[in-house]
Amino acid sequence: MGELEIDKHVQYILDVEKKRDFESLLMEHIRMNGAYWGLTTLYLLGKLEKVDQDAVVEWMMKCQHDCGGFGGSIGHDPHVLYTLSAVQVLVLFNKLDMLDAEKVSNYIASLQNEDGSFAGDIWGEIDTRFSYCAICCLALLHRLDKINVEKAVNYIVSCKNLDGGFGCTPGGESHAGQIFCCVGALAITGSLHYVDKDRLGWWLCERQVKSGGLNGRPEKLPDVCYSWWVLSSLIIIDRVHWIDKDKLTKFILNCQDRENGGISDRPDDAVDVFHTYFGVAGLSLLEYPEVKPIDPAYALPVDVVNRIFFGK
Ligand code: GRG
Ligand code: ZN
Repeated sequence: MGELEIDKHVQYILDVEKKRDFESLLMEHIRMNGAYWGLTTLYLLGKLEKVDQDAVVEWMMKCQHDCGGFGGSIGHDPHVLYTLSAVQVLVLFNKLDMLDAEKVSNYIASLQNEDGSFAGDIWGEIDTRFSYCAICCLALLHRLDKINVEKAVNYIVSCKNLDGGFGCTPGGESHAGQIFCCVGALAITGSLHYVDKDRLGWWLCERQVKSGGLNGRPEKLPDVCYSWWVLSSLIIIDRVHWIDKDKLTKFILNCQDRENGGISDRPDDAVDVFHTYFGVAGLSLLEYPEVKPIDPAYALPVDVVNRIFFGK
């Protein structure tokens, strides 16, 4: 199995930012998400100081629009997905004061619909992913009072299925990614009593396959990113002891590129920043040594979350 190649992964993340290769071209429209994945990985590995924070913040502020929302890159349309990543990065840097929090939260509040659901942007697509982004972002800005939390929670509960899981919209198939969003948002709003913990815990622990990896739905292949989506949900509902943690740790370590750094979705596939982040974050949830602990609901390091909410 072997160890986590911390130095190689740090170098891989730092290089992705510098390189202008095919991967960075494909990432251009979601660069703001990429910044959050890469920078949170560096933080968890204790290497955030390797980054020029002022340069990152300067670039990020160029991605903000007059409405308060952020785009995925400079000149790209605003969306709640990128707005959450921008806020998370500023929280990571302890630079939230760079933001007009009132303006950003008004933008997010403008995306809530009458039934409590959230649109991702002005085009109106609805998804429980956007409910999570809105709720997490407003909580970090201490502005949850800007929305109707009760309606937001009721909408999420209306996306709950008989198997205990959650989907994108009411009646949508349960998927581990959506489950993280719904369970995370319910945790942040103190509404976990709506979750059927045993039923959902059963569905989630069934995601572990023979190789030790986790899949996102029945009959699908395992993928390192589900180490985050599934494990964070299991931890929030207090059922993480229902999976084999050692086998999952081995699966993630087997997905490393030991030569050039980075982590892939499955052993021997090509690495990317997304799976590098979720691999390291998954190991953090598994309490792997030398990786800082991460909060399963806010998807930010525990000490950063403590600073935001308890001023510690
Ligand atoms: C702050 C961590 C964090 C997240 C922000 C964007 C978001 C909120 C959550 C996304 C949740 C989600 C839907 C994740 C799933 C991503 C994924 C691997 C989708 C692939 O789905 P399929 O059906 O693949 O193409 P499978 O694995 O089912 O074959
Ligand atoms: Zn994946």
